[in-house]
Amino acid sequence: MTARLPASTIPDAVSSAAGRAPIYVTRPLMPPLRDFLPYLERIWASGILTNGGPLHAQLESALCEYLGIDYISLFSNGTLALLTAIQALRISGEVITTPYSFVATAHSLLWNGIKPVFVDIDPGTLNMNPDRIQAAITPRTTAIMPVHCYGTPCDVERIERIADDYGLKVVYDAAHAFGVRRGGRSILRHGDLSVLSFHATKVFTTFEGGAVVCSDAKTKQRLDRLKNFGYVDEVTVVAPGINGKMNEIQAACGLLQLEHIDDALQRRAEIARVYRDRLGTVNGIHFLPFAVDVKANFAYFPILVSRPYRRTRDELYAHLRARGIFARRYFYPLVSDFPMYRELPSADHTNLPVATDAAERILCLPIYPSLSEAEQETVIRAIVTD
Ligand code: T4K
Repeated sequence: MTARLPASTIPDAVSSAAGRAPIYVTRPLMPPLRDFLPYLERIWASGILTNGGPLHAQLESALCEYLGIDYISLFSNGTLALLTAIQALRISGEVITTPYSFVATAHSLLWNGIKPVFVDIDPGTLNMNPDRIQAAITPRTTAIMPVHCYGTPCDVERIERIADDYGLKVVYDAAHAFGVRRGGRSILRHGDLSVLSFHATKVFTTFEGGAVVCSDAKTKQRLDRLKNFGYVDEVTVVAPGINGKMNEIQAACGLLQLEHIDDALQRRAEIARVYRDRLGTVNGIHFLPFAVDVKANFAYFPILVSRPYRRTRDELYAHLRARGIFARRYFYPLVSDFPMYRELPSADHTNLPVATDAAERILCLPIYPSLSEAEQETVIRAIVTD
């Protein structure tokens, strides 16, 4: 009998029926390889590979400057950053969160023995609806974990007012929100902590990677300890910390990305503008509204598909796939529909009508710096005319 191996989620060129390279939902920013080599030479010469090396330190200060934040602690991936952020604030009991996200958001709660309580989202932003938070608070609630989904800022003022009133912590899952600003200020400066992902599918990548952003030196120190097993010094361990450290090759990758990030964000903005211009008149294709005071990062280009567009979302998804265009249904199914969550009372669809509807209609179109004009034209034509 042949064992069934877990398949990669990345379709390869052979599966593309279009006779040309597949067009993925995203592709990493890949600076010239020759510019990476000097970093590798430094690592080889020093023999320092991880545990808070010089490139790690250099990337932390470069990111604080670029993002306009006070403190950052780098991690080996965004999920461990989320897990550790929760631990750093000693969050327990129940945490109010959104079902409309990548599964890592809620998983980070389960890994900490915390019960997620799902609340519905706002139809305009697809982020947590602050109107729904108060009714979900119980004596066991200790925190709110909203997500800046697709990099769209949450209603941070209202969320934080509720948190202040009830004495709750706020940890933003900002995995999508690298470089996003509102009113000229980094969105990462809100809440108690914000967590970034630098995965290969993200705007800024270190292959795998992530970070926790905070506003004081003491919290930064606690995060640094928790990601290093809880070590304070050679003989002192103060908490059951994990190994969440970013290594020197990842940090080097980040430093090189920073040299190219502004051009990459500009190209993403241009691609988004073309989609808006060309798809804006297609009946039944809707975009999320743009906030004028937001500097967006165009990490994703989500559309919502409904009548009178001639295909359902799933028909459009399949139609594009048949043409080698791998748009993705981020975020379908809802996190609350997965087996480890669906028995929770808050996971009931009657509690989550907006999220349930969005998950049925959402499709994220290809957007990444190296997407060519011709490739984007192929995507647009497949949606509009084919
Ligand atoms: N919170 C939120 C809100 C998140 O969205 C995420 C991650 C996290 C937390 C957790 O952060 P990390 O622990 O991952 O740092 C992807 C990513 O794996 C995941 O990082 C991301 N969110 C999620 C939204 O998407 P998949 O399974 O859809 O990725 P995959 O492998 O199908 O890749 C999508 C496309 O990207 C491929 O078709 C081609 C392209 N690609 C992908 C990889 C991995 C490349 O061109 N090169 C690559 O190396 O989950």
